[in-house]
Amino acid sequence: MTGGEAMVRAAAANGTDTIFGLPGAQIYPLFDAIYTDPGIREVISRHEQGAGYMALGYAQATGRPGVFSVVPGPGLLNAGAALCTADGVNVPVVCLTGQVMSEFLGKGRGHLHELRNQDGYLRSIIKHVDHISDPTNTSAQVNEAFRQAISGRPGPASVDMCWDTMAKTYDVEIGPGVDGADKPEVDLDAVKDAAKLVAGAKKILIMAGGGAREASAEVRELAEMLGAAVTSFRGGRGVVAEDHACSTSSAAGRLLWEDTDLLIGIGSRLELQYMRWGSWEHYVDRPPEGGAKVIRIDIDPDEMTRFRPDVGVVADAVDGTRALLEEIGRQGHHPGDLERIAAAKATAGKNIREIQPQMDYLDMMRDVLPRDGFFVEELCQVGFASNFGFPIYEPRTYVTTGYQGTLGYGFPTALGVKVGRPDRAVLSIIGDGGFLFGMPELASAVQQDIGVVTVIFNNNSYANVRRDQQRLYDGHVIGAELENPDMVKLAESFGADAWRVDSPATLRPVLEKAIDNNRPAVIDVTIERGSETSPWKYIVG
Ligand SMILES: Cc1ncc(C[n+]2csc(CCOP(=O)(O)OP(=O)(O)O)c2C)c(N)n1
Repeated sequence: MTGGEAMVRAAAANGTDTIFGLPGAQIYPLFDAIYTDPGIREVISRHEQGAGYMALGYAQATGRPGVFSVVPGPGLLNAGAALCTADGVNVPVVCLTGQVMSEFLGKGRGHLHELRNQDGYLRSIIKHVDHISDPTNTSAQVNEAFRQAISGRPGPASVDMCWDTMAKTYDVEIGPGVDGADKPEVDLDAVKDAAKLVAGAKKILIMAGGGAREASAEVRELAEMLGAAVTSFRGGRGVVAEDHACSTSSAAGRLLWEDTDLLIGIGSRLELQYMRWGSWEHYVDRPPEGGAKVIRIDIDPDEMTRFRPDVGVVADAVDGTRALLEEIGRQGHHPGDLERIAAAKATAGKNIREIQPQMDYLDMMRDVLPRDGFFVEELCQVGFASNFGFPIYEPRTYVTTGYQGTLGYGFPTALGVKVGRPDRAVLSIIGDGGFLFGMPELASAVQQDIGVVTVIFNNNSYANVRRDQQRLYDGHVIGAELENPDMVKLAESFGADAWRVDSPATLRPVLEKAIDNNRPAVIDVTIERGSETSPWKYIVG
């Protein structure tokens, strides 16, 4: 088989059923291998950023690695924001790409798509980078990329092969793919120490991060056992359904944090507690003396030195939480206080209603989107408010850009979510600024019938930037006011369904219809420039 075929077969051995991408000379053999493989669906993007974001969305929605293929050099650079975002949100993505002809590798002669140091560029943003020089090793090297992508703190990996190597034919054997992620042994002494802290605590807050996505049952059981509150910010939303008595929005979590005496972080960097809440005073290395005691359960041992807890349990979230539950069963705990949690939920629920018009739109969309539907947030005024104001009921269904804050990721990522979970409703909410970053993917959506419903909150501005500039720079607004195309005509010209509305009441029936139609749809919501309440007090405050 050709080197390209070997790469595709090795990916297939790892369960790949879809490859997102955009073809070009160096990766022709790989695309031809996809063409001839009935088990793999090719989903085409109109820009390499789209391919990367779609792979990210697919992985986020399914829990399985998202695979994409783009040309090296500029194609790979175009996908860079998606790769660093996948790294930031710990989502497994595997990039299959090319390289210059092998005789030109590292020569700097200026061969097609040559970068000064492609390997170095990739290493600076993703977890694992590999080059296949001997195609007979393809199976092992592609397996290693998948193993890296799913093991420890999941993240992106890439494998490349030179143009000529990918095109030539070799005797290659493709073995079985990796069978699951590597997991560390749980340190039971650390778990005993953690349970000791639990036994002495009365007001416990559990912070579920993206690393707890697979540990819903365990985190819920822990919260129920302790009568403790569980909160989350972005990646861990829905680990415990937000209508559960123990589960709170981050706005309610903020109120409870005031007198929390023990924080249990599960698969979380604890960004809210120590980089945002209370002040801009950051706690970089460790929690402050005299504050809540801190237990961290995290699969990444480096996390325990980056931000030192009182007790660190290096473990997969499922195994670590399960071990802690068992040990608490032996050591005991104080009763929890569900009324205290309910009171915080009620107060926060009332307080956040001041964020208008975002909250009225969010309430209505929550009402319309099915409980298991995906909500793809974005860096816009409604997106920020959704961090605390849009209850989530299942893990993975709040799709987020995480700490990278990658404007424009939302729409193409939502397409990947829908490809991964075609059975579910997928709602992308986005600003007019962010939408135009990925707008060409409307063509991909229509051509491949990917039924994402996109709601553009159109305030003809980069509202956040505009507000910051007005507040911090004597009202000087620069580069933040936009003149936009007619989004409805634009979307229609691509063949998508499109509507324009101007209130939650007029949005409701249109959104219902669009979700029901299950076709690519764009709803342009007219918002007066500068009219939104700043959502920041419930994120930083
Ligand atoms: C890749 C990237 N570029 C720039 C920014 C800076 N940025 C953050 S929010 C924002 C404005 C977003 O505007 P829009 O999408 O229209 O949403 P709005 O805030 O107006 O609702 C910008 C430019 C960013 N976060 N990411």
